Amino acid sequence: MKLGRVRNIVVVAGAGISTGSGIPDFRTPGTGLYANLAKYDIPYPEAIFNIDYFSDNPHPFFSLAKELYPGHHRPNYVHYFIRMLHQKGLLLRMYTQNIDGLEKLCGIPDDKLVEAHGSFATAACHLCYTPYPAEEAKQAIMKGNVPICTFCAGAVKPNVVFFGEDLPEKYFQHAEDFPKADLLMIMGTSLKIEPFASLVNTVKSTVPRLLLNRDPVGPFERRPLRRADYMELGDLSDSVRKLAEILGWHTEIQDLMNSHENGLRSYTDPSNSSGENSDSSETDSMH
Ligand code: CNA
Repeated sequence: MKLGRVRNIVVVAGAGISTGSGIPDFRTPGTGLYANLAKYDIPYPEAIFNIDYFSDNPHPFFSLAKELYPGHHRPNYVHYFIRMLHQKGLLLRMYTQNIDGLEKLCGIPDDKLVEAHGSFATAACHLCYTPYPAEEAKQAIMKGNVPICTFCAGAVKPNVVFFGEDLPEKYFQHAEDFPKADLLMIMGTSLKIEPFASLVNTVKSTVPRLLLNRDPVGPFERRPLRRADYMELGDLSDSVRKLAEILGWHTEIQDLMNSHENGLRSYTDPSNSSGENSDSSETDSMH
């Protein structure tokens, strides 16, 4: 990167980039959602994202959704590092499995982002797919109610992709993006969920793959590693900060983060006379 030989970085990310924002991931022992599912009263951890289970009983997912709905959490240094990749003109695309919306909130533009497992930004009936106003769905879920489809009376859910559901159309852009990548950065994912996990095997075999994660995952669990594979194990914020320091970007990222977060705070401050609370329009104004 320092030598300017890298111009098309693809970032592949998961829940581990948001643990620094206070959102638990799935699989970290002790703190991950899978270790703390007793309160949702479900028969097995994956049931919470299983569409058939949701059909019978949407309440466990809705309880979790209350915690995950965008608005409660702020992006962290790792998100801003990725935004800096974009600002430096190096980000070809970010593929995220996260549904917390923090990538958008930190200012990564829509055309650089693929939310492969959907988001809370839109909602629809889980049976007939009739769209439903996302804000109304959120209000109902927050009050502990089930939003109901006006067409078929099925339960409405935010367009977060469940096991057994199709991925959004944008995801299929990977067929063009990954062959163009000249560096793949894999961050904070256990690479356990398909088809997303196999994306990391679709870059050219000579392309460097950098894993920043607490533990080795996917192809990094096998030995020997590919010649161009490298992993930095440990806490993601530490590893990303170390990388930013090597690149000489650390202060710039901190400044960006401070000014953007202050902007977001004053923009979303209810005492703000405009009374608006739209992160996307705020983000637009940053570009
Ligand atoms: P996962 O299976 O929980 O894996 C997370 C990975 O990140 C693990 O390998 C952890 O060791 C690692 N990790 C966690 N925190 C750190 C840290 N601070 N430093 C370094 N490594 C860390 O989650 P995946 O994303 O791989 O699984 C995909 C699921 C998780 C997607 O379908 C998401 O929708 C779903 N999910 C998303 C969120 C979110 O949007 N923030 C939260 C929880 C689950």
